[in-house]
Amino acid sequence: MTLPILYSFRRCPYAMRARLAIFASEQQVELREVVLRDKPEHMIEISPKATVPVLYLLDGSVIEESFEIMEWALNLADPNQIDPERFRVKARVLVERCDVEFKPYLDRYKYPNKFDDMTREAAIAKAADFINDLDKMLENQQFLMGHSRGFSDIGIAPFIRQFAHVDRDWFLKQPWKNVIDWYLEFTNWDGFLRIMSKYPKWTPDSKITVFPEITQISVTAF
Ligand SMILES: N[C@@H](CCC(=O)N[C@@H](CS)C(=O)NCC(=O)O)C(=O)O
Repeated sequence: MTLPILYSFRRCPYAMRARLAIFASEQQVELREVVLRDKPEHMIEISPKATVPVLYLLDGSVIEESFEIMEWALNLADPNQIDPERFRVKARVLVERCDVEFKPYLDRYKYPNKFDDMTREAAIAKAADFINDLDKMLENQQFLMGHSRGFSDIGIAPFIRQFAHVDRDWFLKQPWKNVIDWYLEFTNWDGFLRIMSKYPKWTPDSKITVFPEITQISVTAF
């Protein structure tokens, strides 16, 4: 093993933020694409909670939270300055709010049959509280912490995208103009398109997939 191994799932927003941070920090990993209903034995062995993403480092240590994988990558290098010291605390508080105050309602909106603790309308209203806060933050700036893409943008946008895609026509008609513009910019951004490359399901016989591919590094504006 010469590279850290990232167990990832293309469509998972947590895995997206981990891949985005690895991409932004210009690190490389071996990517192993997971199918959630058939997780690799090695992944479960190193991380029994068995959620993606999981990062297996060369020294045998394991990082099994997306937020911590972002920090691992950006602590190693931040050539695109997406995690400047002055926004570090504020950006982390916002990403944590996304996970705690938004994601549960996103799940209840997206999968209403899986939950019976609130109506879909109530879940939308709760999710809208967070979206409205983002909308205010984006009033006079293109990104959440200012005029360039940062930790909180890559940490949160995959979740807003998931929310938007439940019913995209409805989402685009909501009074969140700034968030809509921000979401559209993110989904059209070259960096996002690159971390969404498709890979076949990994098996122990698969060839090594290096992520990101070398040609993808240093060519994307942040
Ligand atoms: N707190 C974890 C959450 C990760 C998570 O829940 N990932 C989902 C996929 S989006 C998962 O692996 N679920 C397990 C499953 O569906 O079996 C993180 O931030 O990495």
